[in-house]
Amino acid sequence: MGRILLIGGIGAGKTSIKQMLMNEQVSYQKTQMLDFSHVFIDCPGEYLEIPRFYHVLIDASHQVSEIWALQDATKERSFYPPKFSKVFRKPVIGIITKVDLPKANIKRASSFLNYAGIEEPFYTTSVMNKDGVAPLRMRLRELNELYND
Ligand SMILES: Nc1nc2c(ncn2[C@@H]2O[C@H](COP(=O)(O)OP(=O)(O)OP(=O)(O)O)[C@@H](O)[C@H]2O)c(=O)[nH]1
Ligand SMILES: [Mg+2]
Repeated sequence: MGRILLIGGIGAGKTSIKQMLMNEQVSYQKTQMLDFSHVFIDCPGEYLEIPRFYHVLIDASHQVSEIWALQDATKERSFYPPKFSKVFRKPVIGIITKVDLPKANIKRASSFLNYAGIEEPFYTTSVMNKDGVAPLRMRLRELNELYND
């Protein structure tokens, strides 16, 4: 199963990245509950921001082959507890979003992902100007070939 779990705070850009990679129109819609598709499991940012929901993320991780952990480049804080990535028994890939915005700070976002125990290199993306989308598409394709679906 080459499925991916998207995690990150509220508004980090999980649903937007999913829409873009699925070639859907990128339009804002708050995620209210776990959302399963063939390729992605998308979830509300609350599941990362509110610790009593962590177990939902951990349960969902059993149904995927890897986890994409998003960090909004414009945010001055992060919701990842130290070494959070280590609670998953799947690879965790770091993705820095919204790099098109003037307030984006890739260095700060990288340090938040490092703090969460995620190893570099990180993907940097923008759904506005399609920055960094090609490498993610490539990763998706490789996962699908690996898991043959
Ligand atoms: N400028 C810019 N805005 C972005 C980018 N990615 C997402 N956004 C905007 O950020 C807002 C939140 O994006 P979502 O994709 O809904 O975020 P989410 O992580 O799914 O949020 P929840 O469902 O609430 O957890 C939307 O208004 C998006 O248009 C980006 O790369 N650049
Ligand atoms: Mg969403």
